[in-house]
Amino acid sequence: MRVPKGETTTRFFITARASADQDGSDPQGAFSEDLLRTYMQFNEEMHRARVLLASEGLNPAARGARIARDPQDQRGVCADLELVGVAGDESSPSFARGEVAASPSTSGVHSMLRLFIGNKNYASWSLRPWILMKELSIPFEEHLVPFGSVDGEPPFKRFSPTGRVPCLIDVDRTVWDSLAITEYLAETDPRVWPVDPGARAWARCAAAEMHSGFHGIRDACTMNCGLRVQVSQWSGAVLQEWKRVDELWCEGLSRYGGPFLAGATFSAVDAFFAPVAFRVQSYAPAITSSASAYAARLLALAHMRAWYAAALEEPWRDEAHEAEARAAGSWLQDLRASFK
Ligand SMILES: N[C@@H](CCC(=O)N[C@@H](CS)C(=O)NCC(=O)O)C(=O)O
Repeated sequence: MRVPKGETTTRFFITARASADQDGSDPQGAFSEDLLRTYMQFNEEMHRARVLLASEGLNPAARGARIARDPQDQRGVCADLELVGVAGDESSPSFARGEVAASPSTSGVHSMLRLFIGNKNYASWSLRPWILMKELSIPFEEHLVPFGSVDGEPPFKRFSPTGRVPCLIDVDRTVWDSLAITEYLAETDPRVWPVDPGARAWARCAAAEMHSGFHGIRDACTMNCGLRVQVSQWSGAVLQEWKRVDELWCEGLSRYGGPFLAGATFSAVDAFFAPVAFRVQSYAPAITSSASAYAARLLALAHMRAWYAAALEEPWRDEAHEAEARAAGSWLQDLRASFK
């Protein structure tokens, strides 16, 4: 849930309890242990609330902290803390007390996976988990944060430890890096990778090869969904990489029977090559008909079309990405919406 800046704040009420025996004695040190456990649990809740607030661009401000006897259990102690998310600091005009009040563990407001991505026109790494989750119908909340800088800081730094996207937040867990996100999802969803061990090993190798390689293609054919580019000169190294992409795609399709790379269903390896399909569309490298049919198949998926349509509508232009595309060759078409 997005909290509109200056209108509301997010509040967390964190309560921790520990109990002693009726007479207040603590024969086996149980009360102390209970207190320690409670303290740790309290810290965890605090951490979790802070992560959630930070991902909303809000700063945590504590108020109303109180340690008292537990009102329901007179033998115990009870710590209450209200953690309030503020846009800016408390004295700034944008600060306002809000209506959204809930315990994070019971409200369910943030129980959904949240995927932070960059601009759809450029963010190739972001597309991987996005298309994977869409194709597998894994529900998530999309948080698109455009490239640029906020007060000289990369905008992604406030929720992603590397300052890069994609970044997945699952309540109190932050998972950065597209491959790590894929593996995180695979722990609970067997459809992420092919079921057959041989196909799974192949799919993992091909995805890893994409994840750690193809730097020539990445640099020379930067993802810029709306452009059609006449490449001025293909370097030998980049051509070699396109040849390898072609070889990998044809191998997967013929070995596992298609229509996807590791068989009949879309899996993570297709997600890893989804940005390459946009590059094929933009830069038209010379690839075999089988490889180009596979790229077209990916581009025709409803969710890929939705990503593409959104990319074309984006108002933002990031100069670094634009410069890379200009360096690639002459632009035959720029299909992005123009804004004055
Ligand atoms: N290995 C990372 C790479 C992520 C990455 O480089 N993301 C780019 C955008 S597509 C980014 O966030 N760049 C931020 C910047 O350059 O400031 C992954 O797989 O998630």
